[in-house]
Amino acid sequence: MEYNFLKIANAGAICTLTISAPKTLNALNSTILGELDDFVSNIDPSVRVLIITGDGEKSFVAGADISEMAHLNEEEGFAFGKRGADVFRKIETLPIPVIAAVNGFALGGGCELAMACDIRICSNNAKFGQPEVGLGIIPGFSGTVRLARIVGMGMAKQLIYTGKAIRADEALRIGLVNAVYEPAELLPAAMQMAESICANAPLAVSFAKECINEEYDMPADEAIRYENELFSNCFSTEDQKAGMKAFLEKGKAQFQGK
Ligand code: CO8
Repeated sequence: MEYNFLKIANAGAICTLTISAPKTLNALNSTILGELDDFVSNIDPSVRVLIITGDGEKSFVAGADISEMAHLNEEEGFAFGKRGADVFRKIETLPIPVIAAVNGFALGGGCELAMACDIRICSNNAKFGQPEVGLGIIPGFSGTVRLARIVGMGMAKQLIYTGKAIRADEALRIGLVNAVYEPAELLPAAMQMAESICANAPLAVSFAKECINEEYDMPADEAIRYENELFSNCFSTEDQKAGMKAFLEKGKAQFQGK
């Protein structure tokens, strides 16, 4: 599929996906959601870390496209919300880590997209918020689900009920992002983090992601069994043999992802 709103750049096993709709500050319309869905559904298996960012210096994603939503009826609203929620869930459950490099506004659906990623870092001009109630809707791309899980119920309720945006330093303080950078340093920092991840065993990283995601809602005993299962699976991989052999021989493992 040819993309009109996505720019894809590969550097070795790291892929950077840039959402590009400059006229609307990268707001997500149905076409962009369709392109995102196609991209994540067909992601090249050689990619080991995905970085998602927004085009320009001002905005990551300024939300879902309000001009498209303005005329939706209830049935269409359901379909639009489901479309976004489904693609964000695909991103969340990709077998590789996804880093959101938030380079400006991350409002509404933009904040929700960042929250579907495994790790969020941002530039010091970033702004996060869920302004939906000011438009007569609620966060509809799973913001009510993920925000409370990331920042806790009390802060999530405050952000969603007030609709007020917060700056990068506050996002850092409440744990919505892991680190804040000068704008020019953001993508290099994302790349450096991606490279550190790529130096590790791909299957182990993937199992770790699956464990953290899947175990979150399980009772402790079930979660511990789940981890034990995937831990034991590691011992059937070549990477476990290579990693431990390299350590014992004081060398560096070349992981094959097998
Ligand atoms: N949708 C459509 N167009 C947008 C959006 C958007 N979310 N955000 C910005 N734009 C457009 C503006 O209309 C403007 O277009 P034009 O030049 O034609 O007037 C252009 O982008 C530039 O924007 P501004 O001139 O407003 O730029 P400012 O720097 O003055 O302000 C802001 C930047 C603060 C980001 C401002 O544009 C703004 O408040 N945007 C809307 C933010 C927002 O409310 N986002 C949440 C939308 S709701 C949502 O995301 C719900 C997700 C779940 C959906 C579930 C569906 C059922």
